[in-house]
Amino acid sequence: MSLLRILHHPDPRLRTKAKAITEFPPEVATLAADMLETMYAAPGIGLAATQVDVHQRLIVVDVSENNDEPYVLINPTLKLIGENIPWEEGCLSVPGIYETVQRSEHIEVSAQDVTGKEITMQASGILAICIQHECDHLDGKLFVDYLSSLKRSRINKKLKKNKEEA
Ligand code: K2U
Ligand code: ZN
Repeated sequence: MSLLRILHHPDPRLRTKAKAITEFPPEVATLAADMLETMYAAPGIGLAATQVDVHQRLIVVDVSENNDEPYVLINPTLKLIGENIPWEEGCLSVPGIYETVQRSEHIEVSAQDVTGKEITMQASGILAICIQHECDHLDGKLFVDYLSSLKRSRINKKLKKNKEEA
């Protein structure tokens, strides 16, 4: 398995809309395994293929305590259920920034696994939040896009300063 390089905002490649996966050769499972390894090493609890510059509709998620409950969701579609709740989010592509975003507390997910088999699942709490966050990545959307223009401006200035000082 391999560790993959994670793109950082404002890299324009993070704004790419990912394409549906229509064929399921072994390389798809290899990509998922590399993404899980990269996510655990970050550390993180989710990662979208967009973040590693692969513009295909694949996300990995594992919100378990022991990093032993991974989900690989291909071509995910979401049905948002119930109320929105506030959640302080971070992002491996926007390092050092944490802000509160409103997202649906409960969701139903339809997706495919690495063999192309259909999956349906329900998710609540942090798992629901994380899946919504990752699915946004597949559409080129970042959690900072939900913030006010003033907050986004301040974040962009901070990220630019951090990059200059690195
Ligand atoms: O997409 C990503 O960058 C992965 C995020 C997923 C995430 C964002 C917001 C809320 C929940 C999940 C990273 O895992 S951010 C780092 C992190 C690590 C542990 C717990 C929460 C966030
Ligand atoms: Zn993210």
